[in-house]
Amino acid sequence: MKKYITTPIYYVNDKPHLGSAYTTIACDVWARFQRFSGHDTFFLTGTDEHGQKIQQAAEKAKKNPKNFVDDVSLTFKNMMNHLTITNDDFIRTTEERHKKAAQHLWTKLVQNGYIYPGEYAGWYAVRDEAFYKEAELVEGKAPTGAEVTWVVEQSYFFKLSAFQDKLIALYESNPNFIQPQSRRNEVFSFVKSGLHDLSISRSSFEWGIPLPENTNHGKEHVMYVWIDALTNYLTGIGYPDNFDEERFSQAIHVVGKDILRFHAVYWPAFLMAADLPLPKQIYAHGWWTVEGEKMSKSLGNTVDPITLTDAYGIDSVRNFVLREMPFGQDGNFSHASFLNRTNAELANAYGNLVQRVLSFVQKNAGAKVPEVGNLQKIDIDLMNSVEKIVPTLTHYIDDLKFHTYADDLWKIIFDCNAYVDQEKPWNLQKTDTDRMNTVLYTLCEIIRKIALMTQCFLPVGSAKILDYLAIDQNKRGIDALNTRLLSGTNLPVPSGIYPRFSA
Ligand code: ME8
Repeated sequence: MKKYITTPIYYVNDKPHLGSAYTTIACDVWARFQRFSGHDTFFLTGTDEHGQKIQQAAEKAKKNPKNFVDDVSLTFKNMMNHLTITNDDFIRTTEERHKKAAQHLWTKLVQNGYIYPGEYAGWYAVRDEAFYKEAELVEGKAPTGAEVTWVVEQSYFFKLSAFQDKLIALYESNPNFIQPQSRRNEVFSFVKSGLHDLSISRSSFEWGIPLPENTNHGKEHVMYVWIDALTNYLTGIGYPDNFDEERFSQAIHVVGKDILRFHAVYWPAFLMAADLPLPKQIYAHGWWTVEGEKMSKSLGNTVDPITLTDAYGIDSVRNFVLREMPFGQDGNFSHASFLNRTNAELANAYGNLVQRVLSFVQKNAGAKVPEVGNLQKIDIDLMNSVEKIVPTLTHYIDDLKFHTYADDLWKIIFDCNAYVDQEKPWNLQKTDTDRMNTVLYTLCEIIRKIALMTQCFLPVGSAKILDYLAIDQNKRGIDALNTRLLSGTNLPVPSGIYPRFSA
């Protein structure tokens, strides 16, 4: 079955930070795992480049908007490369293919009778690019804390109110459409409380996709940035001319909880109105604070993922963000907990296991995959432990339970370290080299299996480990779990996998 995962497309008003890296890393783990499992997978990310917020940021930078978005979009592309993100495409909403897709969707909504002209008079928050009702304001601000201004402008409206029952039916018939469950309940009550038609064009500024000419809609209007932005998920897979409907119906849109409403309410309504298939799931993850505070440019506490990976490595950052809290919940980034986790899990547990076993083999077992003698139950159980949990691990990834996925693998890493301590190959070297070889073989074999499974999570260290075990590039997929290491294979000299860092 075709697989499809998307990140939100990031606003180019500012450079990437830990938040944008987080969503991207989570989708990358998912995509890598699906490819590892042999699935035809497409992973889309990109940048959201239109709207008032971007126009204002360009003005502030004293650049014309096109030059401005070109520069900032590049910083996101660079982040993806820097973090070795395996996205299959990087979409920019200023691209011609996207303009065509957004205009096509608009035309379809007009043809189906869901767009009508009117005047919008209400509150608007540029920071959120969102309209708010009077009743939603908290102390004169948007519920997100963003400043709002009163806007009166000519606008086209989308008949969102016509979709209230259909959306409720969707959430009821497909309980997994919005995840996690707590977020689903929030959206459910929002929709049940009544939906108003949505203003979907703006006429007080120009930086956006013009409305299509064939609909005779005003030339002075540009599309509301959210209808433009959401369409990226279609553009990325060929809409309108080569649209892969089958893939779209498998789409998992991973988003921060801040933008769930746009994805779980407006997006399915647009799609239904245009007779298009719906995505499979909208997954809203939690929010990071930094050292206990909201991450913000004005507080000067944004965490730069590039600086962090340069200092501590890609795997450390991936491991921290996905292990620190279950996906879906909020979490806090603190430098101390980042270092603790990196040292405890990567250096002391995983890295140390691999290092102690492979160096021992290198020095005391002829630098080859050891010969295997009579396997005892303890050896076989350990070797089978990864294979046995593969179906469960697969479900964990499918359900974006990255935290639990890693927990289960970590348990096996701890079991392996305990096995080394119990079997003591350094003693066996003096008393029973056959048993020593069997123990070392068992360890190499289980390390290979663990490394196969950690590739999606910890791509850099896992590739090194598989190289040290002389595993061919084409024997690193899920099927390789059903094979065994070949005794006698020459092994290269290993070096450290994960360094320890001091505070
Ligand atoms: O909302 N913690 O773009 P955006 C966790 N362009 N995740 C965070 C975060 C934090 N502190 N800060 C940001 C937009 N994120 C729109 C999306 S999609 C059609 C259009 C992540 O640049 C999180 O995924 O504001 C959030 O949803 C996304 O960045 C918002 O990025």
